[in-house]
Amino acid sequence: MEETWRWYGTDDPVTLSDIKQAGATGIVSALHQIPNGEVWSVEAIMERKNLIESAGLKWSVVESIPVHEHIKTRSGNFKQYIENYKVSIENLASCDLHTVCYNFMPVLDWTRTSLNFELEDGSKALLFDTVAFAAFELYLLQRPGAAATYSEEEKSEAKIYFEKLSDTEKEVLVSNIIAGLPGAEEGYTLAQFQTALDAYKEIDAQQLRENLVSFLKEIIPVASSNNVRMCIHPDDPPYPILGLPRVVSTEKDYAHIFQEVPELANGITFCTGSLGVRSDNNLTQIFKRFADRVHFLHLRSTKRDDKGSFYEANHLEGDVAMYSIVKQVLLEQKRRKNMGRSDALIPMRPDHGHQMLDDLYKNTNPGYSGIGRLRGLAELRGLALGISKNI
Ligand code: DNO
Repeated sequence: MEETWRWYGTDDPVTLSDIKQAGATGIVSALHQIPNGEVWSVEAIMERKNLIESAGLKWSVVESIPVHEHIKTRSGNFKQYIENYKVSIENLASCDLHTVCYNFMPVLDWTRTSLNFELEDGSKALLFDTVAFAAFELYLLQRPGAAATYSEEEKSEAKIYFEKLSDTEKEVLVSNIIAGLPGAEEGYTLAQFQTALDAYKEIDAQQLRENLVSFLKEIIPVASSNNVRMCIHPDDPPYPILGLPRVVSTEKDYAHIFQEVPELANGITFCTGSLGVRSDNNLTQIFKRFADRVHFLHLRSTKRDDKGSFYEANHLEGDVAMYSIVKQVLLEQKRRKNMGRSDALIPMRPDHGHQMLDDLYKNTNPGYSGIGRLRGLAELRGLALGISKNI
């Protein structure tokens, strides 16, 4: 695997030289300063690229070019935004950038209810707690229609939870969910958030799926002819929330997308932590079925309960069968090498990490502390090396 590391740009408290010391060779980065929907110019791309290269690293993966909400809902300026998206892909290719991650989650990118869930060893992890989430939508957002989606028992649990929250805790819960985690380009106030949700009133899963396929039918040919590999990130969490449809959560979802748009440029960001939240997702089976179009890997683990809550576990613990996945990745790389494919080395980043050691006292991007990811990368590197000696 090509060892990569997400870097948010010059504001990231983890510097390029830190990343070099972690042993990663590739950088995963995006031009967060460009508003969603606008073209990424060659100048802006080259500026970031030169910065990365002057630190002796390579910009391996673009994560993400965000998909404008108008494209997801096929409303407003969606036609222009799709044209802009195509130009961004062409511009990236002209700068020799060939792997692009994106997602098609309505309104919110990834979501958590707590950013400092303390684990037994004293480190802190990200948590998605369904009770806290229900408290948010029932009693803080007061989303119309939300009550009908919960059982009496769930509602009363959420109420008890809500009543125990201080004002500050309420604010923190709201901001964790709607103010945007790093990389989630959109941030909302509660009122804006409800308006954004309302845009999906008429859009069910089937419609959203159609909107995704229509988008792919436009951009994948452009990616293919520019030798760019697009890789869609799964929904996180991988089930519907807030009454919104979700269409990239399961093996069946992927099968549909690839049946409709079969080019290999239409690929996957295989995120073990996101997919692993569903007990009915067999990750090894999903990987094997779509292995030839896995263009990017997010390796992390989650520990789930049976109600949809989960926290982020150490990389080699939790519910993700990491040994089995890494073995499949290495086998796939071997297969590609034998075929003479130029993408035989799949970029992988240690996804998220606990806040631990000195990072507990520093300002860190949630999930993106230096030391937690360093631990994850080191463990994954060791696992891969061990497996590679035996296949
Ligand atoms: C969270 C990330 C997501 C991901 C996007 C991909 O840590 O995995 O923000 O980058 O969903 O478009």
